[in-house]
Amino acid sequence: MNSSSSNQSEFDYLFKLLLIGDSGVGKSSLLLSFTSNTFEDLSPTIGVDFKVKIVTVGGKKLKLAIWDTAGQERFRTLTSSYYRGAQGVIMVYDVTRRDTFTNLSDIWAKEIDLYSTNQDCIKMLVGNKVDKESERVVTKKEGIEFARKYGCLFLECSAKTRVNVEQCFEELVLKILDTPSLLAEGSAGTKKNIFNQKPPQADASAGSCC
Ligand SMILES: Nc1nc2c(ncn2[C@@H]2O[C@H](COP(=O)(O)OP(=O)(O)O)[C@@H](O)[C@H]2O)c(=O)[nH]1
Ligand SMILES: [Mg+2]
Repeated sequence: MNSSSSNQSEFDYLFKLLLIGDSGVGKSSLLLSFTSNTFEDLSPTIGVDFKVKIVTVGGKKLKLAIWDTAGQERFRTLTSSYYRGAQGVIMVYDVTRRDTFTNLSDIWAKEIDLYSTNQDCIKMLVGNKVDKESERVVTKKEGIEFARKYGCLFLECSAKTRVNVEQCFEELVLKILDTPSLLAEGSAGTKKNIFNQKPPQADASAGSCC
């Protein structure tokens, strides 16, 4: 019926991870680089709901459902369902465009706080396009300071050369595995919910009718 129902026994945990950040920073490229080991010059409008990748990290077999936007971030119209149930969020900026860095604190970090349903959701700040070193305007130090202030992990990477791409996902997932409250959410009982993305209506209506 859905992509999670057929092979639930083949992994220990299912995690929902999100990619957010301004249009053009390289979210879709990072996802493609991670899931298919290739880099293509993508049309800026390309996007998917999510891609799935099975990885083994810390001795656990994990099914990662990684959500990407379909370009709607340009209009700042990501909905709460995009964020719902995520155990990890990757906040991406382009090291050659300062506005994409400042928008993370001005806009995207606020959206995470507003919509995130997991209080302990792990955040990872990612400065992408380090292959364009000569065009860099955001320093590594600034990234480190942002990450310290917002309590997130931090890495610089390039979807083009694939430097640090796997590490971005791996470090995020290792931290999730280290956070017991997130493991409860990603374990057997709630696997389907992550894919179905249904709001918890059953509970809400039962509570409000009497
Ligand atoms: N040089 C370079 N270009 C990149 C990198 N990542 C993405 N791009 C390019 O930046 C543009 C926007 O990338 P895209 O993945 O569509 O960004 P999105 O809008 O955040 O999904 C595309 O032309 C990509 O080819 C990178 O690491 N290095
Ligand atoms: Mg995209």
